[in-house]
Amino acid sequence: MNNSTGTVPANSYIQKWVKDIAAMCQPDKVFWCDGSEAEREQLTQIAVEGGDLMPLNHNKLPGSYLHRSALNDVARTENLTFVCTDRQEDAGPNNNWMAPAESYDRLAKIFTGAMRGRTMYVIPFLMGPQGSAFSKVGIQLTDSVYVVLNMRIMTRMGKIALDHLGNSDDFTRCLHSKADLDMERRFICHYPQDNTIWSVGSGYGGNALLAKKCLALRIASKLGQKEGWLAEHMLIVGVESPDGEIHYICGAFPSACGKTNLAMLVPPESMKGWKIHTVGDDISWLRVGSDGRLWAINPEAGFFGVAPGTSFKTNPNAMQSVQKDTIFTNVALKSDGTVWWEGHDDPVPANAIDWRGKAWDSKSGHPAAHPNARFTVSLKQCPTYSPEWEKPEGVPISAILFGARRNKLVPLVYQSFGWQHGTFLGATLASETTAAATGAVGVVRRDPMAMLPFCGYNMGDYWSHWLSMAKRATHPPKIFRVNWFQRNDQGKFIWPGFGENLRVLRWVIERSKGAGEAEETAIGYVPKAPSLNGDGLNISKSDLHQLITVDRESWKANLKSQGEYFDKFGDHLPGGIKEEHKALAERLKA
Ligand code: GTP
Ligand code: SPV
Ligand code: MN
Repeated sequence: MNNSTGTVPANSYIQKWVKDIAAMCQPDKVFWCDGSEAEREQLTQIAVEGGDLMPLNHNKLPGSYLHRSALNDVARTENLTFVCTDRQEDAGPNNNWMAPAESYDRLAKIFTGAMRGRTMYVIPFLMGPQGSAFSKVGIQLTDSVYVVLNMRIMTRMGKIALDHLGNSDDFTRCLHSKADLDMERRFICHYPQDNTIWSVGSGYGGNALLAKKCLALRIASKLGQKEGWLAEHMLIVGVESPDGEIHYICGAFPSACGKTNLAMLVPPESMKGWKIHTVGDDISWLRVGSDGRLWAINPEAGFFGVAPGTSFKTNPNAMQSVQKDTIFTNVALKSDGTVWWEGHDDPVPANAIDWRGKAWDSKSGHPAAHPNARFTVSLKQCPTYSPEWEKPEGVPISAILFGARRNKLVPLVYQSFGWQHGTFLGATLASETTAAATGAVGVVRRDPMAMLPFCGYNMGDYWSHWLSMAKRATHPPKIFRVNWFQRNDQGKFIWPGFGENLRVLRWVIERSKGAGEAEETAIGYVPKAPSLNGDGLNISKSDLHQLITVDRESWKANLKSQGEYFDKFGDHLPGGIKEEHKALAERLKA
């Protein structure tokens, strides 16, 4: 290819595809990434010169940069995200759908000439440990150097991916262009039958870092259905008790509902001797091991975490992770060249530059950082980073948590009666919406398994797939529902959350081992107040009681909306889910 920089890979499938795409997008240059340190420096310089990154104070935050996005490009745009299959039914009522031919045609018009005057970067990346049966390769083409630098942190990028791939054609073809960042010409399209993703018109993380939600969840969930495994919106954390036993827990919570925080929590004063091992904060791929347990890997290599609310009080490990070599997106800039956001430990700055690049003070009447401002940082910078992340076989999972934001109704924690009921708890997950996606915030919506925006096929078939896992996993993890977000009548959170969530994990682990005290209720096993051990918590007996109370009347009222939601899936709704819905209604009546 004329005017190309870097080493062209020997893989002829990559060569041909890049050539075809270059002919459509017409970039001035093609840049083949190798993932080296020298390349990172070169790309960073390009990003700074082009205004994509602004250097921060390198005495205080070495190697760190600020990126400000376009004003209309700050979160995932679910309404512009499509699954393109021949039959609409295969995408399901949970996805926006377009026929593949129509969608390729519409997007090709936008991609044609979109990279004129720009460089097209070729990014080979590996999701999962090298040589692991779990791992998948993708190649992303993009005209955004910000995307390249983020992908470098978030994935195993460059030579390692090409080595894993060899001469194979088995890679996800990921095409991305910022184009003109026009919302009217923004589409994030997935073609599961072609193992292809086309995304245009956005530079935002979940829309543009195609390894993440697009590949590792939407495309991978469909591959998982075909190949017998699960791709989930889950953290992975190892919890070590004082006697040295480690239990790994996966947790599915919707966007901005606490996965990053739980994955790296700091044990409270009252739980000396407990240790946390962080394996992943957003995505898990789970397979049945030869021992009949579920084993999980984190396919990613970094965190793309929510900044607002993050502080040395709430999440010290995240704060320590972002002291160097971090890309901050849409945070506020202080006069000393450091960063700030709402909930940061530093006092509210007298004046700052807000995420839009405008002068800001506390009287400005809007937040200084965007509520969905993010940091991108390598997993290895987390003080609780677990080397198990490298294990090709992953880690064995003892428990799965489904969690969400619910200010009432849902207790702090309860346990399902078994795998089928646990799948039902996941299927009935609902949460108050957050700033991670565009649209209203704080509205309760159904978000099964925290996968509503990420399941790449019909959610009814996905539930069947979940149910079928139990046939192969003879020792499946126990399944729990958690809710850190109940509020009192003054609107304040009742549960202190963060590090104190370890009290809940302790009960979860006891129960997973078949021990621990619980009360059987209509919705599942609920802890008895003493087994949560409220010692040292600034929380009244009656509040503690409220946290674990099951309000039967409210649950009865909830049954109807569950049923209405399930009805949308028609014939695709599995019998096991119907059974559980009926059984719950009967238990609530009894
Ligand atoms: P995504 O990256 O969007 O998938 O989100 P996430 O699930 O990793 O969410 P994260 O841990 O970043 O938390 C989002 C917000 O919830 C932050 O502002 C946190 O401070 C807040 N949060 C996390 N855990 C707790 C908790 O236990 N209690 C309360 N009250 N807030 C929490
Ligand atoms: C989420 O929204 O769930 C995220 C951030 O983890 S993004 O990768 O942008 O989707
Ligand atoms: Mn997420």
